[in-house]
Amino acid sequence: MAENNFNFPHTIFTEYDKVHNVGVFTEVTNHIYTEQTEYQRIDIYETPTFGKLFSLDGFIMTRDSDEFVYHEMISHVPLFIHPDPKKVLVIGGGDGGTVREVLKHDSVEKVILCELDKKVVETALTYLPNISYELKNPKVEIVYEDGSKFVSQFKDEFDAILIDSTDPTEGEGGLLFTEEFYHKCFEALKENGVFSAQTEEPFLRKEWMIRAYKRISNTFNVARLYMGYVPQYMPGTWTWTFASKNLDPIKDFDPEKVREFNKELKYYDEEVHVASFSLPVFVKKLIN
Ligand code: AAT
Repeated sequence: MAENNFNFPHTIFTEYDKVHNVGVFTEVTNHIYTEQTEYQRIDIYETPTFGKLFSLDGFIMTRDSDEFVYHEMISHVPLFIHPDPKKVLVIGGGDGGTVREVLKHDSVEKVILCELDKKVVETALTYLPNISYELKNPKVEIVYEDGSKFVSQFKDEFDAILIDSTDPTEGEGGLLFTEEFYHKCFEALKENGVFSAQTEEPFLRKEWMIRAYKRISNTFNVARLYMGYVPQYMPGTWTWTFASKNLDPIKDFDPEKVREFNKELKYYDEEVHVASFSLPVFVKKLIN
């Protein structure tokens, strides 16, 4: 029988990029939760294709089916470079996915999660159990504050700092994309400290990718952009920037450590680690 146009599902979630007039949509079977907080609008949807989907102000933050890519890449790339990460600061990421990955490293004794919006953590604990479950781990301390302010109080304190932030806004890009903020992260890291931040992507947001990367490389001695396939974020590819005071993400990488890792990973391994730093020609041109 011929397909007709009347089989569309009744309820659809749309993420709409007003700058470029492009978007993605997916069928929704249940709009589980909605709330306008002091900072943003939180929504949780049940979808047949992607499982639970969590959005802020209409933009997908994470979803069950493929959250592992982003969360593994922001965490394991830097943590496998550090010889013995013990104390980790995660800024943003109130859904808990990054914290879950960080805690797969047995050396980690303490994780501070600094999330602006308490409601994100509460919502994730209630509706996204597969992502948030490690937020209850006794090694985790949650602070509800602006991360750019919180990090200023520390000098020489952390082995790793991971910036799991929402996309930049107009102007300076919000508090987590300024050079001043990256400088504070540098100061808060120990000598062997490693850093990673989500730094947008090169198709629809190349200006921000370049800006974030440049600001990080102006601040740190070592800064390298890396990429991955992240279907949940339109257009499907994403970047992060690794940075440190002295450790190099390739020269100081020991693939044996990853091969011996005793926790389940779905995206990251020793080959992906190295490959993610091999950038397509146009991306190299953009950042050089
Ligand atoms: N783990 C993937 C989910 C996120 S959400 C990013 C979080 O950063 C949000 O919960 C938001 O409340 C928090 N946040 C925003 N600004 C600050 C701040 N100044 N201090 C602390 N937390 C903050 C990342 C999605 C990436 C989207 C890519 N398209």
